[in-house]
Amino acid sequence: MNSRTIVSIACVAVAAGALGYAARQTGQGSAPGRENRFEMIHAMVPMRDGVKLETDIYVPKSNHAPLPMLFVRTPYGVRDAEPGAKSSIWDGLIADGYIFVEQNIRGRFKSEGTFVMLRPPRDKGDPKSIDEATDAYDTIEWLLHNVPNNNGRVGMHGGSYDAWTQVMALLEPHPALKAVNEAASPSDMFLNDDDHHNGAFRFAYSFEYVAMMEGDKDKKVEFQYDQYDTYAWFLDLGALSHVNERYFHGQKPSWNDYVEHPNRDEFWKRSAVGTYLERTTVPNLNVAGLWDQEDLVGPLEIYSRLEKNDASHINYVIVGPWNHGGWGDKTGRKLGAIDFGSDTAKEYRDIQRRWFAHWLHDRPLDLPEATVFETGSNRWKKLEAFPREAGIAKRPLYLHAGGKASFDPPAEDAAQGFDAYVSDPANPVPYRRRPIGPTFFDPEHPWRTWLVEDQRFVEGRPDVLTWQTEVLDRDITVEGDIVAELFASTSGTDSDWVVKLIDVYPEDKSWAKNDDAGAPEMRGYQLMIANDVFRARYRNSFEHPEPVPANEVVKYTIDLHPNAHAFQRGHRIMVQVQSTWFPLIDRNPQKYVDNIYKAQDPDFTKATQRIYRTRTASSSIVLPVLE
Ligand code: PG9
Repeated sequence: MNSRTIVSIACVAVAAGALGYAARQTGQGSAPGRENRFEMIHAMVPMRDGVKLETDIYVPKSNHAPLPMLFVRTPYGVRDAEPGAKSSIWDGLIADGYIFVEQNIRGRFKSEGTFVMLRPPRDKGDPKSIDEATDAYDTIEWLLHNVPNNNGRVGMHGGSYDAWTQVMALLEPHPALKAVNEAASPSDMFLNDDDHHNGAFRFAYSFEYVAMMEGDKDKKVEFQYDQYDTYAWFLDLGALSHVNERYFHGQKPSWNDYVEHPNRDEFWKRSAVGTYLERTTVPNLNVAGLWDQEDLVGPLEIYSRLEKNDASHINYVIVGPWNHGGWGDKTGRKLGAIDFGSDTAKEYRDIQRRWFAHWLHDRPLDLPEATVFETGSNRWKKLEAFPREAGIAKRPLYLHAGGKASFDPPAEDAAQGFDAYVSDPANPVPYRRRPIGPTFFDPEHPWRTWLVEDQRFVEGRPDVLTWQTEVLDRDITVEGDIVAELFASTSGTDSDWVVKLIDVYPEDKSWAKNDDAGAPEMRGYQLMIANDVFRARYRNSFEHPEPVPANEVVKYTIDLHPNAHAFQRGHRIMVQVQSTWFPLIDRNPQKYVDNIYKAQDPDFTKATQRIYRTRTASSSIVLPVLE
């Protein structure tokens, strides 16, 4: 060990903040008597270009055999306590014996260099180039030679940004990297994940995230709203162009990138990590949460891309009933009001424990290709593929007159076969019940559960259209990709289409099968199962947007993503369509402008929207129904 570069210290004073705890499994509450099980080594680890990265290494005091290392790379600040000191969720891994390593990536906290948000992969033709892959590589190389009593094997784990750093490490993996456990990594920030969905900008989230991460390298910065209800705050702000004028003043690189790259140009393509994954070379346990409010699609996309070239069968996926980071919750029994009947996060962690024990300690592993939690019926399924084709029928659920939905196609020919609403950017539909507190720093963290909020709060709004089935006389179980096919027109020249698939709980308690459904407030509960937004200008190309022809019927295919849910007998299936979802999504001016980030307040106009339900323009949600 090189004593000049490694310095033992008692503790590291860095903030473990709101987002980090969600994504990085630090768990809840403190647990006295759990400390001092590790010797903590604080190191500044040199990279190939001389930049040194702040790294904490926890070596178990009780173990004298050589151990593997479990490594996390994060922008959120290495934790301020040893693994397991604050939570029991680490107990399984600790018992199996690992050296735990945590590192702040470039430019964050005491790590040297410059922080670049989701730094794109390097140009390998340039021998001086660096990226998160080379930083992971260089660190592993250093750890192997400098950490006492390691057994030469490394695993990487962590969620979200900390998962993305693992996916980056896969681009140039160190031979000692024997397994990764990517949980909710983003894959494409324009199409799927944190920043945009189908080109529509995730406004409140991205605004706060940029303020948090590009404010001060030594901490996470809380943006100070001067009112609690951010719905009102963002509405008062007006057009996106006011953000730089009033708050960021051109000082936040990521915000400037949003403004300068409004379409999916080379900038977005270069950082879409999923597109680089050509081969599966390192065993990967991908983890996705069905109600992940930040990165549901990323891990599923990463899994399926790797799966195409997984000759050695080392790529696996687990899909659970979780929000962003929910796999690291203490039990995972409930999410908001929804009760899953068992401790799903603990069940996952048992698999995670066996995963690393297999690859790093040579213990046996019996794991199906896909482990998927089917919500509604609340059961884990062991599958050979997810999504799979065998045994699944694609059944369109059609929209009909009178707010009805059914599996029978509409017979109507009439030009009047549509439902209409006026979408007014001055009065957008809130995405969750107001008041809508800050995304990350609200002490109650409603952001973490908004996807399971009861959708009855929008009932009665004239700009939210609703269709629903009769009460189901048998279970309808979906497993796989859910896709909306919308035939729609707008009186404007651009528009957003938001589609939501909802499970309506029975009013009659005697139907209730699950533990949650018996509670009085769950009668008639409207639980969103799948959803997404599509920005109409991108209907033909995400690179080259085009105005929408006003008042013409256009078909939109909107992916609502893979799912596994049983709509139970006694429930109804509901579909909703709306054109605003604020301030989750910025307001579309509804009049085509070249760059929405530079739009001015007068550009925002009302539009009359029509959703068609005729024989030739039969809007539907195509459900992958288990046969
Ligand atoms: N969803 C967060 C994130 C990941 C990657 C980039 C930007 C944000 C996170 O929880 O880390």
